[in-house]
Amino acid sequence: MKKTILITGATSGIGKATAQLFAKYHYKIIICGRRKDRLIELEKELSEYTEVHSLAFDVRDKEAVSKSINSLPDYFSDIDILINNAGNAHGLDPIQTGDLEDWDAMIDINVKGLLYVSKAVIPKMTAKKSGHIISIGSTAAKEVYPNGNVYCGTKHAVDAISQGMRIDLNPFGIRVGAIHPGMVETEFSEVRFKGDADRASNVYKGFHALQAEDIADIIHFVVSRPYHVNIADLVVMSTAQASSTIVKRD
Ligand code: NDP
Ligand code: 8X3
Repeated sequence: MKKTILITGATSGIGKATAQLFAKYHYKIIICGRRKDRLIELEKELSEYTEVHSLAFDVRDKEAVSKSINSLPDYFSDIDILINNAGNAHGLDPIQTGDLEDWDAMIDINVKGLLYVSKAVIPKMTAKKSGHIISIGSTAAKEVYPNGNVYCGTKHAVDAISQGMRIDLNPFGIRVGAIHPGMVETEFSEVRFKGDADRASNVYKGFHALQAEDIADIIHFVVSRPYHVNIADLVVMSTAQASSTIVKRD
């Protein structure tokens, strides 16, 4: 029987590449994001391979999250795999000059949004005593770098919440893990730098950065292990990156 995967943040970057890969493996796919035009386009593209359903919601809106996930058509309602991927950094400023709106956005999206989505998905997993939840953390979940303050805080929270979920969901036989990438060349830096394309592209200049497809491939590897194998925590960086601040550039 086909498995169903729900991917948040599927309109771009890692989430989109993951949806594209899992479509080729014929999973039933639920793609989520705020940008409806992108969801429509992606649904059309993936429908050539498999059944796809789009959910447009802002993960900050707990009512919308719960309503959307609880009103999935029967065919998609039995979610086997949740990929908690939606998230971004907003700004890169020292704590003393950080922007409150940026802090709210990161905490509300990366932490609270992840919890709202998980809360809506978990009851059916506990009822059937199976499921797999993978959250996308970051190397920023494992170390703190200059001006990363609040973003790193949210990703440390993702790491801790993922560990907590694994403990609490252990009696139900649910697999829980987190994947922590280093720098991946997506729209991430454009969002962080509020559309400043030059500043964003400089982040990935002079070295071979991870690509969204690399992370999608790892997510598929993690999901496709035999059910008794749970990859609990995985850190991945490009070969050129040794830590958040050490990158070998040409
Ligand atoms: P992108 O900016 O390319 O994608 C972010 C995705 O998150 C988009 O699909 C966006 O969809 C969705 N999203 C953002 N805010 C919201 C919201 N409020 N409600 C619903 N969806 C939202 O970045 P990445 O693909 O790189 O990022 C994906 C994840 O990977 C994030 O959690 C990020 O922190 C993490 N990560 C990224 C790294 C990198 O270097 N790129 C490294 C380590 C981790 P839409 O705008 O349509 O809502
Ligand atoms: C994204 C990677 O180094 O920009 O989580 O924080 S980094």
